[in-house]
Amino acid sequence: MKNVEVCLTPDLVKTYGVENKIVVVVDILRATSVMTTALAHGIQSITPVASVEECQCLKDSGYLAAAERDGKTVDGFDFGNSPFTYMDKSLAGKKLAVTTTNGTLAITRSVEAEEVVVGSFLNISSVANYLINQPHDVMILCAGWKGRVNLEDTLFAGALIELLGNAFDSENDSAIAAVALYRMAKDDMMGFLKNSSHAKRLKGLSIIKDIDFCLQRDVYDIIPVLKDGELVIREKTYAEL
Ligand code: 3SL
Repeated sequence: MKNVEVCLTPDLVKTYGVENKIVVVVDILRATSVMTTALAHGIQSITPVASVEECQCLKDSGYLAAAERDGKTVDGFDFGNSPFTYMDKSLAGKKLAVTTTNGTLAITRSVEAEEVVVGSFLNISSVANYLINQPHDVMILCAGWKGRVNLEDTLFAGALIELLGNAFDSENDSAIAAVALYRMAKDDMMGFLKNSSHAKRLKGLSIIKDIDFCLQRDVYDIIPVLKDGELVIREKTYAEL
C-alpha cells in the first residue's frame, strides 16, 4: 500500500526525506495558488528560486520576474505574488522567475524527490486523481511561514488526504492532525482562518480578495510539475487523453 505523510514545515524536510516520493508542495497563501493560476492562464514556465539575487539574475537575462518578501513586492521587481496579476493575456507564453518568502524555498528543498508537484485548493482534485494513479508514496510539504507551521497549508493537506481516500495508508501523526483540522474547518474555511497569522498579515496589506480567491476549489484542472528546474503543466499521457 502507498503511504502519504505530511511535513508541516520545510525545516523538517530532512527528517522525512524526499527520495522516491512525490512531493506536493503547498503554499495556499499564496505562492502555489499563484503558480497554478499563472500556468493556467498561459505563462509558459515558472522558475522557482530561493533568493532575490537569483531572481534578479534571471530578470537580467530576460525573464519576467516576481519577488515577494513578507507579503510585499520587492523593490525593483515588476511582479509580486497576487494571483490576479497573472490573468493578463499579454503575459501568456512568457517565462517567469519567482522567489517568495516560503513557497519557493519549499520547492527548492524538494528537488531530490521522485517528482515535485504544486498543489493548491484551485487544483486539488486534479492533483488527488494524479496521485491516486501513480505508484509512489507521497509527501505533502507545507511551506508554512519562516519555519513555522501555518493553518492554511495544513488544511490543504487534510483536504487532499481526504480525497486520496483508500488509495493511501498513513502512519503519520501530522497527517492525522491535518485531516482532523480540515474536518473542523471545511464548512467555513474563511471563518476558520480569520485569526490565522498569515490571513492577518495579508489583511493588513489589504489583500483579502487574494485570500478569497485562493480558498476556491477546483477552478483549474492543471497539474504543475517541476521539470529541469522549471514548473510546467504536466502533459497528459496518450492513455489519459
Ligand atoms: O511565503 C510565500 O511564499 C508567499 O506566498 C507569502 S505571501 O502570500 O505572498 O505573503
